[in-house]
Amino acid sequence: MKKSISRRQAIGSISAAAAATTISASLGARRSRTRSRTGRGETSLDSGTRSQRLQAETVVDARTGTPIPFEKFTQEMPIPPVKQPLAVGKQNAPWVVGDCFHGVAPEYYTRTVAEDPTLKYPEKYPEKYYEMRIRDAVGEVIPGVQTPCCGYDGIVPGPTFKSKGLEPIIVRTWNDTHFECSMHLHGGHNPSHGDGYPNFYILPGQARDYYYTNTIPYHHGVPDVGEAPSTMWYHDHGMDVTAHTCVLGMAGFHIQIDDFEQGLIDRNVLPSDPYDIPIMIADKRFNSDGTIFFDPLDHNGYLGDVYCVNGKAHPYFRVQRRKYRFRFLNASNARHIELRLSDARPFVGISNDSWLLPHAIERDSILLSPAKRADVVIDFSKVDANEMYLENILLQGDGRGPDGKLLDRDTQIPGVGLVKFIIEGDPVPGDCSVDVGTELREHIPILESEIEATRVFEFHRRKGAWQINQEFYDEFKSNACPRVGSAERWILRNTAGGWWHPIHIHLESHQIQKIDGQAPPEEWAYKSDTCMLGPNTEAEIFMKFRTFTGPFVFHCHNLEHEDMRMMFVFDPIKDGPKSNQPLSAYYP
Ligand SMILES: [Cu+2]
Repeated sequence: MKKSISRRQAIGSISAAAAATTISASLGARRSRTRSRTGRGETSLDSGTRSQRLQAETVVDARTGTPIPFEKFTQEMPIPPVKQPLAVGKQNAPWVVGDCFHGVAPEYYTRTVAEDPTLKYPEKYPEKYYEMRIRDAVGEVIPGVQTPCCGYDGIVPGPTFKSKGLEPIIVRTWNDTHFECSMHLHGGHNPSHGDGYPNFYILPGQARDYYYTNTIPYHHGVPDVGEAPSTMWYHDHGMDVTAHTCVLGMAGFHIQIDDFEQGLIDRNVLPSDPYDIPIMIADKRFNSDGTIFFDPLDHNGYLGDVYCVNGKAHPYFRVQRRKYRFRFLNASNARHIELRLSDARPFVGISNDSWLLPHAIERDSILLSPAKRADVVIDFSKVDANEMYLENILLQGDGRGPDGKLLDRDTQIPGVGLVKFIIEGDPVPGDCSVDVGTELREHIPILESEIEATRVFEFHRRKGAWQINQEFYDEFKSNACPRVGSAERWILRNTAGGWWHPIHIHLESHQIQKIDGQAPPEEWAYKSDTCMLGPNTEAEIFMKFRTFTGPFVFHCHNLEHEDMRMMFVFDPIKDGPKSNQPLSAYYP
């Protein structure tokens, strides 16, 4: 096959083994360079050898596109299996909690609420014990082609966790790979030990007890039901290598249902299993031997030309003539997508990121940056045709971001078909009732009068990489220390010219007040965990800091930007607000 002249040819490796060496070396070099620019130099983290242990299943012949022709819409879209607990009931615990190399969060034993030490969590001790292994595997992403991947339990997407609000679980996660991992539960409200701080690794051959309290943050001393999450996802967050590990497949869904949402399902307002379908979309580029292309020297943002939906390239999905709930997740590194149905039928939008909206809204299209989720309902009973496509209509030429501006994007209709829906049978009687306007989850706005501090964060390109307020990520420094129990105003300002930066803040939802001085579109007007910044966008958000002290991170979710240090630390502390403090805790 033809290969263009490139840095890769200068490196001159096209075998998997040679490429692994090349990529490891470049990852190591990348780290060294960045760290020396921060003035820190190399540290005891031993970055070069750690990077060298990252098994790069990568060869380098796909410079201009995936050189494997295949027919789209010939594979059925799989639904990831639901993760089953190893044991149910405290008396049946299969092992001693915390009795593993990296232990368990101290909250497991103390169980106090940080904002008021006299309060105890209302939740029970864990009733469910899970065990999961991160390991290499081979999957058929493109029909008839074997692709080496890395996934949770060796599958891509990983298994779907289904947990209950206020019911804690423990997930003992083993690392059977050769590189350090850190598993982040995106959109969750959990202790720092288990949140997936980039440096709280699971070392190769070791395990960490991820303690998901499934706490619902408090409002005036009682759990705020409006903060109970629905569609979360988990993915690797290991420092410097997240872009690569996520491209290899380290991501899965975590769906949580609290009593309120269960009530909506029981009253036949919202669709339930098997009409409640998670859909993970990620673009990838493949080499001619079926391996996944990845260039660790590309710090702009990885773009693929093949859309993988629940791990299959451009699949089909059979549906009945009834309402379905689809939980869309954009698990791409740098690809933004705007979803549309091929017959221009609007979606009934019911959530943004982790949280149900106060009421269902009509949405003609769904813009999702990397990491963002949106749950929608599609009513196939009103479709006469037997086929319909889910499309991406957003134009994006490179890792910088989509063409156009955040609220004035360049699109193309028809777009790229991602999933072909095959619609079968007659309309199903007794369908669920959700429609535009249906009341869903209450929303308690954070008030201006509650704000204790204002912080400004500028996101920009500098020194050949990515910075916030002219600093690179420093894993030992808390850039922002809000007071536990307080609310703050954060100004997120993109001063990076044409670059897009979707900013993800761990631990808590945030409430977008303004985008470029204007009220945000309704779908973003309530709770988010990822705030999209288009070219020169400035967003004003309100956030509360409840329950847990840190450290936690916030960062660009263009994973190449995140790895190249566009990440800051926040650490809620009892005597805040402060800035630039040492971490309040460290859990190696
Ligand atoms: Cu970015």
